[in-house]
Amino acid sequence: MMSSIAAPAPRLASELTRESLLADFRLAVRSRHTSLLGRREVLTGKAKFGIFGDGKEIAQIALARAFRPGDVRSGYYRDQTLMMALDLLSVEQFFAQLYADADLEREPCSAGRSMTAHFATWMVDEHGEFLPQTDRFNSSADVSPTGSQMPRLVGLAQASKLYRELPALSDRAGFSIGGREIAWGTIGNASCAEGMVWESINAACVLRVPMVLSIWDDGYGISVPNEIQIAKGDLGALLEGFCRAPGTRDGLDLYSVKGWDYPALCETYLAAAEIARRDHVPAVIHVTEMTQPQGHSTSGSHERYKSKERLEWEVEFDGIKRMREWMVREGLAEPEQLAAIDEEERIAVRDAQRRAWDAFRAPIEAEKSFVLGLLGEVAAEAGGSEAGGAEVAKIADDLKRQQAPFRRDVSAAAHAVRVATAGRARGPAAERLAGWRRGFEAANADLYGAHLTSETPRSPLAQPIVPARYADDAPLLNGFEVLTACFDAALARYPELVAMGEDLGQLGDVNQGFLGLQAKYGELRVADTGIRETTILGQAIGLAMRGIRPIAEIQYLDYILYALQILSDDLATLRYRSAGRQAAPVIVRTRGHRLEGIWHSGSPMAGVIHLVRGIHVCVPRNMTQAAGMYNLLLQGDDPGIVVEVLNGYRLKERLPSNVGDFTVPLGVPEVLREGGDVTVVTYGACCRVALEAAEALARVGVETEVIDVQTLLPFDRDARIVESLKKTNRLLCLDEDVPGGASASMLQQILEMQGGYQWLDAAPRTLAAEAHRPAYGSDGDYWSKPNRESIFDAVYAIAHESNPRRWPEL
Ligand SMILES: Cc1ncc(C[n+]2csc(CCOP(=O)(O)OP(=O)(O)O)c2C)c(N)n1
Ligand SMILES: [Mg+2]
Repeated sequence: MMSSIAAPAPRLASELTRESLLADFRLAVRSRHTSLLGRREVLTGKAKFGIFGDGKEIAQIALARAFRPGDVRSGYYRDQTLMMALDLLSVEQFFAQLYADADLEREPCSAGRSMTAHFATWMVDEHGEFLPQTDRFNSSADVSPTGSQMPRLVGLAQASKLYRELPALSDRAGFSIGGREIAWGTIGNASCAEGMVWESINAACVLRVPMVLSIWDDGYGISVPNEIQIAKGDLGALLEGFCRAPGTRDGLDLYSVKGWDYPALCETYLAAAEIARRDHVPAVIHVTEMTQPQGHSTSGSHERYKSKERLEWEVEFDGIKRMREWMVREGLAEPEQLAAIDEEERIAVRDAQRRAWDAFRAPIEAEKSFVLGLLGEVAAEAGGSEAGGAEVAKIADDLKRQQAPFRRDVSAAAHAVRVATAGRARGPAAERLAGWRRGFEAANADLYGAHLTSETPRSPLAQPIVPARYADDAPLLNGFEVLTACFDAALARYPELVAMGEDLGQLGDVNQGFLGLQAKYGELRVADTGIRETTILGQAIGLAMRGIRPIAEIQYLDYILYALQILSDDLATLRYRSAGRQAAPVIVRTRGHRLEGIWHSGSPMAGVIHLVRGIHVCVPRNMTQAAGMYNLLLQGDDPGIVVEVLNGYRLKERLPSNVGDFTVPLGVPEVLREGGDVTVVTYGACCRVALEAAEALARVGVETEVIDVQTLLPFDRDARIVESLKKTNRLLCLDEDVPGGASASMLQQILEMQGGYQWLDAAPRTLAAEAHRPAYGSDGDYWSKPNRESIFDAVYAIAHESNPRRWPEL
């Protein structure tokens, strides 16, 4: 299963020899022809969308000269030339992605899942084990939202710092050799109007990490020019405030270089890389005066918004044109020689494109032929028009005449036949067709859907479950102290474990879960961060991709919204968008549910779970359960979020004797109180309130079964809750999210996915918080969130509705 993407041969041509310059020119025109032909492929309808790296070629080749094995890229859709220069992408692979070829070998970046020009290398193998990184060039998997490559970039760079400065990690030669690896970022000029870009640059400077960021400045973001994007219309001017004073380490090095000046580009990249690699000083290389020969993408034409003068300037300052002129001027090549290279590459690119197209089409054409054969048999078997045979023949004919159909067309034809022959006697061929389609659906569900979460032996769902054990004299501690014991054991066990967040280091977090652990394990492993949730997450993602195990703390669940976009777009999609070839087992630690006021009592769990499919979401009811979930997640290779109960840190819990070992399974509810009358399904802080209500209900003869789901994603993997419904026939889903939020999601799981509706004798209900944010103070809480009385009433109403004689109105 090795392809060029898995183990490219490192190219170390940093000297500007004549041969290497000719090779660079060849590569530049190869990439340009790829862009030109790529656009034509879209405009003639063979692909859906195209966005290309034309105009950015020679800067990327210069960058590649400074790239070294172990380095890692976090970039965006203009980087095809960089990827080709590093031997991480062939022209064929580029076209395979353009066509959405779902074969991982032919389209190794994403198996056709990402739209064109979203690049990646394989960083884990099919068993979930990390591949070595230091013997090859690496690229983290691209995302489309502008600027979102930046938070991850900070973490990718920080990993080098940790590998250099933590002696216990000096033996991780697969990830780092002395922390000398650079994380290379690329970004467009207009994307720098995004807030997270500045947050990331600031974080990289504060952390002092080897990040080298290239800004490809072509003056525009689609149609909007720099004057409307950036203060003063000038990124260089804004970045100056970040620059370090000579001789100091605080801040970054800023370089400015023209995108058409090849020797200057090479010189700049080599200089910047040397310093960043050696001294861990971040750098920004502002590459100005870049062009977009074909405009932004295939969705429009830049003639609509660029002036004639600008368009003429872009022709004049095309980097490849300038490189060609420079080589001739310097006597490095004859014009005819360069023209011949250009023509050779044009033909080579066209040949590669055809091979990619044929390879993409072959399996689909085979599927089409197979189904056409079956359709013929079904038509014959069905007989004449009366019997539906003519209709089947027409479906077959339509499919046959389709030029380059997709898999969906083949599947739809088989479906249409099923519909056309409905109610008629079907023969064996019709049944074979139906069976084939079932298999086809399953195979394609896998082809286009696998790897949302880990499917490897290292999945947290596949880890052994070790119950908590208690000594007879188990100490009764504050909840936060149970967590401290858990984190202490984890930090001792895993030298690659680090934790970071606001007030996490010196203070030991605002609720003291890490109390004393910075003093014990050092400032690098238990670290304070700035108030910057997006890049705390980004740090964690980048670190995790390079073999560090981060716990990223978001101080309050209310503030996870700042990080939610990166959680959703980057972390949650990483494994899926790389078809299982990248992973970031990040643990996000936060605390929430009820405490005080509008921004310290939030429980926006539906918002979270609906946006982070691909991440496990744990909602422990106390700190012991939380500890077991941390222990489990640390053994797995998936990301997870743990929402601790904000008002539970000072409640007493018994300390398990195996606090560093025991595990709580994901997706396994726990019955906290048995009862035969009404099932209450809940989680988190509501568990305690529900148990109180259940006590009161018992006094009026309603026996409540209280179930803690423990995790919202995954949800009750073995459908245990429906077993409770079989007994009680009554259901309340309870939480403190908004009405119709996570409570409705639980209801959907129980009624629809588990078939719970069949067992109900009364209308199922949800009880959630009010739609408004929780008001401050004890009374504000009472009339904002479910409480003992409102839970009592909701449960009693369900009981009453189904049996008013037994449970009369109170
Ligand atoms: C968050 C977000 N907003 C909008 C878009 C749509 N979009 C894609 S590219 C782009 C322009 C980016 O311009 P720039 O950063 O200068 O990069 P360039 O394409 O010019 O290289 C926009 C607005 C997006 N992908 N993500
Ligand atoms: Mg731009």
